[in-house]
Order: sequence, then structure tokens, then C-alpha cells
Amino acid sequence: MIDLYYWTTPNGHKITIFLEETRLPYTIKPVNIGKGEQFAPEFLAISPNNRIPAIVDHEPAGGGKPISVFESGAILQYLAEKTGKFLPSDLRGRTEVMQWLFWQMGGLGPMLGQNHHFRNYVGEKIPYAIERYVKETERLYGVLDERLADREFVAGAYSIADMACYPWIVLHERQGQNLDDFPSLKRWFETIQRRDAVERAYAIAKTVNTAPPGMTEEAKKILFGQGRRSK
Ligand SMILES: N[C@@H](CCC(=O)N[C@@H](CS)C(=O)NCC(=O)O)C(=O)O
Repeated sequence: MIDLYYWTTPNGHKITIFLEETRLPYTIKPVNIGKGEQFAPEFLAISPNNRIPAIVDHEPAGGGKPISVFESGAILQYLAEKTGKFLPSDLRGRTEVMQWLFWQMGGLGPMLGQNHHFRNYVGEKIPYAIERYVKETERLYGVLDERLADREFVAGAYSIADMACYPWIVLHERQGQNLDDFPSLKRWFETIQRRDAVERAYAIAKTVNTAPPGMTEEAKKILFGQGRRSK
């Protein structure tokens, strides 16, 4: 029913986690971003930003033509509304989840992505850039840790806000963070890590991408410094 355009990155894992949690039938369409498959015209037609993840729902509510969605936060919201799961329907509960989902999309994801870039991928180490993003990561981890000090999940019951944040925290060592410094975040992280659906999502990733971890020089050339796409 759902085609998932996916690669094995934090933003990709968000959606396999949701789909595994709900057991919604889906087909993975791998988009190997290290090989430039995100620039294929068929993919750009549904994801004009040349980024995974994206979905096509062939059986949208109310029928009609398939609906495609790009941006992981929008996809999580779409799927939560479709299934009626992991996003409360009452005003207060929904607002709580949505603000943390937006926090992840606007802050946690992009800042930790920059952290990965400057800390792990750039040959020339730029101390100012590394410090800026490692510190910002630490700040954001602190926000999450405080938030989780008196509650089990980020916003009410386990929700799409948790699914959006979790895959980014998986990579804490690569971001120069020690979860022992964030005890509430660590407890939350281990709770989610143990969920069957989360285990399945990460097991699926290993079957989709069998390359050794790390980024090839070819992938770096494709992913970094893209500039405007030629027509
Ligand atoms: N805000 C977007 C970010 C998506 C994103 O950055 N995807 C990366 C992988 S995690 C990608 O597809 N990169 C391909 C490229 O840079 O060309 C979302 O959350 O969906």
C-alpha cells in the first residue's frame, strides 16, 4: 500500500520505525544516496528536494490518486493521521507532540547533521565548526534530558515525536556525546531501543544497505557541495 523511498540514515529510520510499529504494509524502494540515486527524475518527481525519505500512499483515505509525501516530519504526521496512531487527536495532546516533532525537524536533526559533517566527514578539521556543532548537540541533548526527567516519553504516550528523535540519538558517540551525562535521555533511549518494532527497523536497514559503515570518497563528492541542480 505504501512505497517507502528510503536509505539507511536517521531520517530514513524514522519511517521504518513507524511502519514497523503499525505493521502497515509497505515496500521499500531503496535510494542509494551515496551513489546519487536521489537525482533520478522519478524520485525528484515525488521528492523535489532530492532527499530521502519519501512515500507514496497508493490507498489514501477517501480514495483517489496516490498521494506522495516528502520530509520525514510530514510523512510521520501523514501516517499518524492515516492510521490514527502515535498522534493524539485532542488539541492539547496533538499540540504537545507536534511542537516536539517540529523541534526535532528544525533543531535536533539539522544540528546533529552538521555535527556529523564537521566531526566525521570533512578531511580538514575545522575546530570552530566542530566546537560549534558539538556544543549545540550537547545543548539539545540537555533540553531533551530535562524534558524527560519527569516523563517516560517526549510528549505524552510514545509518539511520532519519539520516533523522530530516537534515530539521531543512536549516533551519540559519533556526535561526541556520552549518554551517561544525560541520565533521563539514556533511560528513554534504552526503552525505545528495546521495542520490537525498533529492532525490526534497524534489522531491515542491514538488509537494504550491506556496505561497510562509513562514507566513500565517491559518496562525499555526490553529497557535499551540491549547489543548484542543473536542468
Ligand atoms: N528534512 C529532511 C532531511 C532529509 C535528509 O537530509 N535526507 C538525507 C539523508 S538523512 C538525504 O537524502 N541526503 C541526500 C542528499 O543530500 O543528496 C527530512 O527530515 O526528511
